[in-house]
Amino acid sequence: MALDEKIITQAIIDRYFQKLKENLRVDVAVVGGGPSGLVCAYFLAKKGFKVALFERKLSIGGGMWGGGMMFNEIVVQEEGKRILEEFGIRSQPYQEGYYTADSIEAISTLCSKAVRAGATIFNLISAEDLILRENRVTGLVLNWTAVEMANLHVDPLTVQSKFVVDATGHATEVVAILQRKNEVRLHTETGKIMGEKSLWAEAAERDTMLHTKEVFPGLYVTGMAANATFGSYRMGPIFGGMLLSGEKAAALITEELRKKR
Ligand code: 48F
Repeated sequence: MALDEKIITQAIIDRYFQKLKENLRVDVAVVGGGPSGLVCAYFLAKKGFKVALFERKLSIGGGMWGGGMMFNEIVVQEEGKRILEEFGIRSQPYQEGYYTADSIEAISTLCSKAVRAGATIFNLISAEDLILRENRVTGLVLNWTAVEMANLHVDPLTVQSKFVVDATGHATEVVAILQRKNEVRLHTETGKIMGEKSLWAEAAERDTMLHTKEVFPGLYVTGMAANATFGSYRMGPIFGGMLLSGEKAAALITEELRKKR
């Protein structure tokens, strides 16, 4: 049978729009496909919730691919190793309490397992705003990254969600947009984004867990976005906190979604 270019094109368009239409209203919309966002999406999808993850870049994975300074290995501590095991990511003990994993195996597996668990990942799409309803975040305002990069005047489209997760890393973009555009008080000490501090691995890893929470009705923060929102340290290329934070955000949202059922 001769291949027909029209059918190839039609297949892609039909399937993509089917996927997009199925995700116009979701339980959880995650912004950012780094380690924390992927782990969060995986655990929620595994529980049977409808999850869509939007990633600005062509590739999923955020800051994990490059390990530390482009040496593509990551370090996790004892607690983080449990999440690697959940995903079937191999690790090696280095010294007591320290394990290493190949960053390529780690991020590609997180991505694959999140998709296989049922999360839908959309790459090349950026969250440029939020939907607000009576002091609650109820969805995302999305546009093509290419539109954003070319600075074109093109109106966005929207996705409604019961919860939004800001997993945008150091930039804490979603919370920043909420703060910039609306007179809101965040659930932080100052009512505002407190900003990320310099590097302190031990404190940062502990704080990531502490700060993984709802920062405004309907909006959760996970990963580095949690630390940046609540004024804690960065941790460098140790990733246990990112993985555990994604798991914690998923658990907190699961509890809330179950109340809504
Ligand atoms: O930065 P990133 O990997 O976030 P994370 O999950 O993990 C942080 C670590 O990689 C590392 C660290 C810990 O060791 O300090 O930096 O907290 O992934 C964030 C992703 O969000 C995307 C961005 O392209 C990246 O892949 N992103 C950021 N803003 C937007 C976005 C946006 N507005 N819309 C869509 N995607």
